Amino acid sequence: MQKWIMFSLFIVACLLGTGVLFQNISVRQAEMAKEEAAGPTLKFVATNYKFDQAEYKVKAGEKVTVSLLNKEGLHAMEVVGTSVKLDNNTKSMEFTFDKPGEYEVHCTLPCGPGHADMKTKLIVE
Ligand SMILES: [Cu+2]
Repeated sequence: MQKWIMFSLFIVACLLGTGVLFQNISVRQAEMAKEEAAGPTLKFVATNYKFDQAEYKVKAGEKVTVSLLNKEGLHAMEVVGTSVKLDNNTKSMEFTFDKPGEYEVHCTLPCGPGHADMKTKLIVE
């Protein structure tokens, strides 16, 4: 009788163990899939009155997550000639730059004395 109870407990423990193991694996797989789906990022960090890089590069035809981070001041931006427009309400979006070339990126929010010169370049290659 006791043997039978021990055996049942053993089986239950095994099932629980396997369940937890599979759960962990599927959680990890979901995380990995999410990272893969997120793909490359194009991050603009804005301060008064410039972007953090003189030029940014992306590959043509590749889906990227474009994001804007206002590190100092309040800025918005657009990539001229595309539908990429970001501000504090829409801080990131996914976009595929199809045509190789050089695109102007500038601030679209009157942010202060340096606003007119707040520009940078995006190179799609
Ligand atoms: Cu501005």
